[in-house]
Amino acid sequence: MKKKISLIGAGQIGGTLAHLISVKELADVVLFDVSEDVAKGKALDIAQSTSVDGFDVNLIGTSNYEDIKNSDVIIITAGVPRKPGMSRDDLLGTNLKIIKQVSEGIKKNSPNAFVICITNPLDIIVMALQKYSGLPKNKVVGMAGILDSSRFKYFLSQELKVPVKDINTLVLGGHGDTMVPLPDHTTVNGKPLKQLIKDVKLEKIIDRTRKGGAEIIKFLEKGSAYYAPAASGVEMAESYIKDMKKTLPCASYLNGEYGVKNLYAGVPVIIGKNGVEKVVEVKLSDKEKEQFNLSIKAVQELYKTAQKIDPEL
Ligand code: A3D
Repeated sequence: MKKKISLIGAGQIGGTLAHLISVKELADVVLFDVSEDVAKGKALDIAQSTSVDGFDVNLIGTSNYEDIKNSDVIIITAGVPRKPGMSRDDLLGTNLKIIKQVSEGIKKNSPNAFVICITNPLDIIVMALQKYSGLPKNKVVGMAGILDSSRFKYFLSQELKVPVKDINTLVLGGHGDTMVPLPDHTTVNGKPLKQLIKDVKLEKIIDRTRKGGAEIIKFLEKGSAYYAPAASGVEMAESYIKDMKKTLPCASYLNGEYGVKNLYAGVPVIIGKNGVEKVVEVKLSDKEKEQFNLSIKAVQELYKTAQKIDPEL
């Protein structure tokens, strides 16, 4: 039987997700948005490309939560994106309210789905989503680490003039300015990165990775990145639907792993048919551990702010 993916939010990322999922024939697609016309218009537009591109999927646009019933996967982008000069944390108040509504819609209509959150500030919103919806922690996960790692890989590939696929790397921690790219866990064609690049260059690339989202917002002015975030979300959905058991850096619930309890943060996890099947613990150097702990502290602080906004959290 065909799988079903519901996309909550039919904006820039939602529309791109719908197109990518269709082209890959991963599942039928429900595009949900409070703006019903936008959801319907995008679904119709992509559906009309099926005969040109030759893919066989069904797409609908809706603002009725009943249409997401029995989804295999739900990907959430509902919310507001950053504008130039804003930090992800500035979105907290608005996006928390939106995610509360979305959580209720999911809990009522599709509680068995694997839910991937993309709405920012990511680590806090995914944690709120899990609390509001009451869905199992292994079935609620956030997309950020794949995107941050792919930015790091891309910048390295440009500097070293090698294909991105030759680079293996990880970016962990919270999805914010304190994220932790791991050069000590990065290899290029199996060779340690540090043998191939000068420290000054590497530091510049790490800084550019941390500010990768803001760099794009500065160009776009009216919104934030959407092609790479959508591609990253699809990789997670595909690993779940096809039980590929890929190890992917995602914002996952931590219950003691990496010395962190009761918090969502970016770590490598195995995604298969049971959702997050395992948190993979890589050995961090002292410097990496220090940076990771700093990033965790930033996530904890922002969660406290969220609790002040909504004591239910
Ligand atoms: P945008 O194009 O504005 O789309 C958001 C959509 O959400 C709009 O169509 C809204 O109508 C819709 N919406 C608002 N409220 C609701 C609601 N209550 N129910 C359903 N839909 C609603 O934004 P976008 O697609 O560019 O970005 C979406 C989110 O992703 C933002 O919060 C971004 O900050 C975030 N984002 C995260 C990353 C990560 O790596 C985690 C990267 C890029 C963007």
